[in-house]
Formats: sequence, C-alpha cells, structure tokens
Amino acid sequence: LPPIFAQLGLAYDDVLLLPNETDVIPSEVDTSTHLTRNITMKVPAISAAMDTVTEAEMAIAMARNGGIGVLHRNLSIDDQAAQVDVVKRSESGMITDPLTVNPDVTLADLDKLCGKFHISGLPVVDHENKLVGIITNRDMRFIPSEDYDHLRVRDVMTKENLITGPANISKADAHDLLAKFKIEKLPLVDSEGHLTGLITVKDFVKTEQYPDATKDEQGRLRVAAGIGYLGDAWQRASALMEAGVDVLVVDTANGEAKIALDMIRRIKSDSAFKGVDIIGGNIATRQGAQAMIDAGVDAVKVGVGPGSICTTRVVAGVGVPQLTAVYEAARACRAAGVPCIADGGIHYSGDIAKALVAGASSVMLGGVLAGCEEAPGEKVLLHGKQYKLYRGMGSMGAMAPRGKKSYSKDRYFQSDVTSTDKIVPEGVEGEVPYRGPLNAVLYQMIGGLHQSMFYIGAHNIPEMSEKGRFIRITDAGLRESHPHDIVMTAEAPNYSGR
Ligand code: RVP
Repeated sequence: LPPIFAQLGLAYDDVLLLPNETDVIPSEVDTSTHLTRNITMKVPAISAAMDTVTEAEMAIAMARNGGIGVLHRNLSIDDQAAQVDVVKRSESGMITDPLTVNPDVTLADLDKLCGKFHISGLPVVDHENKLVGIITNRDMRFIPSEDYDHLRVRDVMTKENLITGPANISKADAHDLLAKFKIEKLPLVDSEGHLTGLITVKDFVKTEQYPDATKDEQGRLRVAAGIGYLGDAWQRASALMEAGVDVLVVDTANGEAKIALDMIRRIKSDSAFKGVDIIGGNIATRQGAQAMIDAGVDAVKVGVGPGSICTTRVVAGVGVPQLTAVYEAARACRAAGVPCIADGGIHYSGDIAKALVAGASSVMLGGVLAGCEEAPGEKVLLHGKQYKLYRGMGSMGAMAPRGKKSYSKDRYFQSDVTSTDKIVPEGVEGEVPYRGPLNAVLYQMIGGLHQSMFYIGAHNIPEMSEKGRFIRITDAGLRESHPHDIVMTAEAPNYSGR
C-alpha cells in the first residue's frame, strides 16, 4: 500500500497562541485586510452565503461595520439581483443612477416603491429623464392614505423653486447646499436639465456614523453574492454584475470539482466580468488552494466540514481540521499573493485570531451571526428564551424546501436529484440563541481580536502571522481554558459554552 496517512490535522481548539513581549494597545490596532486581491476592508469578517445568515439587511450591516456580506443564492436570479440593488442603493456618496418616478405614477405605487428600497423620496423625471420635480415624505405627510389610489405624483410633488446641483458638484458644496436650504435630497442635473445623480443628507450622516464602512469608489457599500457553476450560473453572474455586485463567490462544498474550476476560469477569462473579483471555494488542502489560484481566483475560501451545521465529515468522512486546512492553503496563497478566507468553525473571537495567525486574511462567519437581528427569519421562543433558525445549505430544509425550489442543491453536487427522499444531506437544521443587533456581536468578536493582537504583539494583521506562534494543548488544557469550577450566573456578551 502507498503511504496514505497525512500529517496530523489540528482544529482551533487544539491550540492556543503564545503571549509575546508587546507594545501594542488593543484600541489602536489596525485590523484592515484584503478580502480579495483588489478589495480591502477594515474588519476581517464576512457573513456567510447562507439563507439563514445573509440577505440585504445583513449585507448592509456587515459593510457598514467594516466587513462584507455574501448574499446567499437560494433565491431566484431576479430576487438575488434585487438584493444586490438594495445594498448598493442603501448608502452612497453620490447615486449616479438614482431610482426615479414618473409624474403619472399613483401615490399607492410610489409608497410601495419607497417601502421596498427603504427610501423616503424620489426625484420625478419625464420620459426624457428631465427633472420635473421631487417627491419626499414631506409632500405626502398630510395626504390621507385613502387618497393614494387616485392621486398621482404630479399632484403633490414639489416642482417650484427646486434646489439642484450641477452634475460635477463636490461633496463639500453639496453639503453646503443641503444645509443652506434645509433639504434632505439634492438632485444633480446637467445643463439641459437631465437628472445625472442624487446626493442625500442621510449619506453624510451615515458616513460619520460608520467611518469603517466597506465602500466602492462611488461611496456605495460593497456587497458580494454567491453563484454556482451549473445551468443558470452564468446568467446569475451576469445579472448580479449588472446590479452592481462587487465580488462573486463561486460557492461549492468542493472547489476541486473540475466543473467548478471551469466556471471560475470561464468568468475570469471573460472581459465582461473585469470589474468583479472572484472568490473560489471551498478547499481544504494546499493542492486545492493551488488549483483555485491556477484557475485565476482573487481569493481562496478554505473549509471542508468545520461549519457548526455541517455533517460532511461524518456523512462523507471527508475534511481537514480547520486550523491545519487554513495553514496549508495559506502557504499556497501567500506564495501567489492571493488572500485566503477561513470559512466555518469559528465560535469564539479567539478562533478568529488563530485563523489569522495561521495565514488567513479574513474569516467567514455563519453560526455566530445567524442569531443577529439582521439575519433573515423570525425569532422564536423556546423554553422562555429567544432563538433564530440556523441551517446548513446542505440540510434537507435548504436542499428540499417545502413548496419552494432549491437553487443551491448544486453546492453539494446533487442538482440532478429530483426526489426529496433521494437527497443525501450534508448539513443539519436548528436554532441559535437570538443575539441582538450585528454591531454589538461584531464589536465583541473584533474586540476579542484586538485583545489577541495586544497579547501577541501584532499592530496589524500581517504582523499576526509573523509574530504569532501556537502551542498545542491537551484535553486538560482545553478544559482549563474554559470557565471551570463555577456555576455561571451572569451571561457574558462574548462567551457561551458550546
Ligand atoms: P459556521 O460559521 O461554523 O456556522 O460555518 C459556516 C460555514 O459552513 C458556511 O460559510 C459554509 O461554508 C459552511 N456550510 C454551510 N452549509 C453547510 C452545510 O449544510 N454543510 N456548511
């Protein structure tokens, strides 16, 4: 027999980081990192492409707080593209292609449009895109909703003395105009009166409120989205790109599948996708990472089986304990200058630090974020405590949703299976405790990372893998690491037993 036993694989719980001499102050560390070759972010965290974790609301919250969200793909192409649109329009320095409304639209339809995009007013343009007015909630405030069906935008919009700015207005001048006329929206027009953009006061406030936000060159929040490799994947990728997606994630449970690598190569060689970065995954070995790099990805995502809802390692007996997987993949990634994302298996903030020391540039979180307010789904009450649904994308619930089509069965290479009882799930469904708003959860996770950086003496993320060293521990060491010999009587914001 050939030698078939590889080295020992280690999980996050198998190691601790050694403390070092340090001059680092936790609140002053720099956590900026590369998400992909071309995109940086201030916080090394990504929300998972899962239908109980990332839709537009989560993606907006992640980007505002310095990370990024990957919109899941268990949605029709149109619905997923619409979610990209919602994120891209949620906040922007200057909206170059603002939503507009025609003067003949009823107030009822206008109301629906504003509700869908969470906006409070729109520029009104004629069929030549010339600005004829603006309608905001100030114009609608005293109109009874019974009248919404027969009143039209033209009847109530503000059309006299419209305040507008020139197409190439500076941010400072726009701010001055908004302040001087006490208005919330400033339409920008060219010399013939065509609408060329829109600046809103909300965006100035948001910029001050979220200084770390992950934004594109136009000041819009960045967003990523998952795609597959089969059938409609190409169409999906094109629709997402048209909606303004920043990053496409070729999202599979086995990135070494030839068909997934072919998809990556195809996208990377098509000039239509030039402005979009591609993340490929998942792999768990150095050779897997190299295959992704050779196919041309802009970041490699690592993780086969570490996810908290994942059963691949027991169903298929396949996987690599995550710390070793990240370390091995990162060796190939470093040599090629391609960032590496540690996906799955992160439960405590200390695990993030371990992943970064092992060579990851950022981490992807599922279970940690599924209990947040911004994750899709309602809270449920169980034994007097609030919970939210969390399920694997390879679970029965995601691959055979009742009364709905599953768009993500191909993540587990089972798109050809038509009958529900022939699906072989690789994930489970359950509930995680409700954890409140994302910013508080992320604050604790990244706050923990700041503390790690202080202990190991790293001022920034690159210094983590230079200075960080692991010590392997035993079961007794792990027991000693967790609270012991105490009945906990108060909940800590950053600690819960497994
Ligand atoms: P965790 O953060 O440990 O909850 O893991 C989340 C990751 O698990 C996802 O980003 C994805 O890579 C993986 N996943 C998602 N669904 C499944 C499954 O059903 N097996 N696994």
